[in-house]
Amino acid sequence: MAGEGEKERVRVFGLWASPFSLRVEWALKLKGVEYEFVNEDFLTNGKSAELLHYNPVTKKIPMLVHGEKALAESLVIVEYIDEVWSDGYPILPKDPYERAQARFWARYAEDQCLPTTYAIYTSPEEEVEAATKAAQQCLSTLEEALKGKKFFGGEKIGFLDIAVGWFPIWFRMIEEIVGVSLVNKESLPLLDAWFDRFLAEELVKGTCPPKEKLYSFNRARREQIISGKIHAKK
Ligand SMILES: N[C@@H](CCC(=O)N[C@@H](CS)C(=O)NCC(=O)O)C(=O)O
Repeated sequence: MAGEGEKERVRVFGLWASPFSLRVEWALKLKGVEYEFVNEDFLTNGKSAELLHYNPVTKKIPMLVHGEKALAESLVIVEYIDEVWSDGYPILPKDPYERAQARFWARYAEDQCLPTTYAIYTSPEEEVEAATKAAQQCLSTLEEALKGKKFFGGEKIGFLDIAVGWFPIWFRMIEEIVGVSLVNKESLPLLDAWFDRFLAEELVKGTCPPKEKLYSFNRARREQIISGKIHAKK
């Protein structure tokens, strides 16, 4: 229901290199909600007092601060945005079964596809092929949710597109820096075509992190992980 909450100040505490921050920004942009982006550069500056104040539990970004109400966990935040600005662009399907399905696949992608794909990025060369095959297997199951559709949400971007929208950006980066082909016309044709469609959306084009910066940051990070200088967090 439209209410006072819609008029309150909206801030997103995020990080330029975070796929999870993008989910929150995409949801707000689809709704046409104005917000301030606070770049929480904890990689160089440590965590700010404000982040620790608003999110003492996980201490992670992204965080949505709406008025004085603070929320963590990107997909929880996306659902909150959909409910508060309910008159705007619909993110979750209206039908309860379709809504549950969108949540199910988002959970599947997060719990299964994220770690298997991240393993390609953190694997030494001799393990990359096996890691790629495992990720492809997981992603081919996710393709079920795309069958007969333009977007996971149907004709338009929906909750699941937002949940996995970082795949095209980050997977293309992993492919280049690791030297592997993960999603292509042969291995995952539906996902490959969706990558192109999703990346062509104005919403996405206007929010992608700068390519060179993202690639060089992750190239250096992968080298540090492989050489054991830093621990690969999941
Ligand atoms: N499941 C969380 C993941 C958030 C997350 O992992 N954020 C990372 C940055 S991409 C973070 O804040 N890391 C800091 C830390 O782990 O202390 C979400 O979807 O919001």
